[in-house]
Amino acid sequence: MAQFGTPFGGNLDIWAITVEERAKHDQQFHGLQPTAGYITGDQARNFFLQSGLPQPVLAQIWALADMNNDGRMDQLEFSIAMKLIKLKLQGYPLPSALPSNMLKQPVAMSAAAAAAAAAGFATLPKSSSFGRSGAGSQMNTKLQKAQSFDVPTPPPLAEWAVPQSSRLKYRQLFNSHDKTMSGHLTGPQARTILMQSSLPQSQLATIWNLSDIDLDGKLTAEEFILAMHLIDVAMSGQPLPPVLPPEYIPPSFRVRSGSGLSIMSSVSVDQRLPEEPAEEEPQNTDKRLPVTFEDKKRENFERGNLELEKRRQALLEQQRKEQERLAQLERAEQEKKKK
Ligand SMILES: [Ca+2]
Ligand SMILES: [Ca+2]
Repeated sequence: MAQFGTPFGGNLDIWAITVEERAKHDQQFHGLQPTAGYITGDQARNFFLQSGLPQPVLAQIWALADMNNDGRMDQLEFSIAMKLIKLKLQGYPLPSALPSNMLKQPVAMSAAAAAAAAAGFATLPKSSSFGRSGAGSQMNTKLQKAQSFDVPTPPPLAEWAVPQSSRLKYRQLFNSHDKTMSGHLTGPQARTILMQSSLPQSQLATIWNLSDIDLDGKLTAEEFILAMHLIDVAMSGQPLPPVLPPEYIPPSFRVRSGSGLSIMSSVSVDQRLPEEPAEEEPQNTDKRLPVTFEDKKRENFERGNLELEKRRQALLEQQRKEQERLAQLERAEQEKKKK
């Protein structure tokens, strides 16, 4: 088992499908009700379309993943397709040919997963004492489960707190507004959508600040999905977090910021800010100040204008109603006098 670790060194291979991902893909694969171990092109297409990726991109992914070109997907091909979709959604370019690490996946794993597997094997004696009474095959499945779920070290990336259904829904919403496929919505674009939620401005401002993670005044698809999810959270009456909890940080930001496994490497955070464990990304906070200030100023200005205009309209409406009411009263008064 030791040879699992060596080919990859300590590097996190983005192409490597982790045990967790594989388990999820398998679950999704079976959810599509494969016939004789395959799902048809149609079944797969409809499912892949939910990613919100454009057709040509999905076609490319299909071409890469359908390794034997038989127009259907077996479990491994499906897993590869799902992984490619995920990476594409995270902003990675598609490879021209399937990276070999992807093919190795069902057997070997990424460095992290290999370590996890090793940990799993290390617990073998314990597991076998549990499974002693059971049949051998049962023991094997138990062992596999243990590998993917029972791995305290190293901590795998926490699943993104945004549920899959919301991701798909808001990814589609994002795509429908990102007409030029620029990969982001501008501040005003995003604001218009967020304001449809009918949440108070103050909460929307909080959500904006939590979601625009790189503070560039625009929302990428993930930032937007996060914002919409936070709106859902707020709408359901739950309090918004003051600082974005690690599991809310979109996967692509984790990859970029840590370049390793443990994004938030709790060690350095703890050392630096023992009293504020929720604070993240020290180098970001440096950037944060000037940008936020500028952004805030502009945002506040625009928001102020908008708010003013809204109030002006409301006032006009009120005045109009009041005049109408007075006119009516007057008319009624005159009617009375006539009588
Ligand atoms: Ca195939
Ligand atoms: Ca942003």
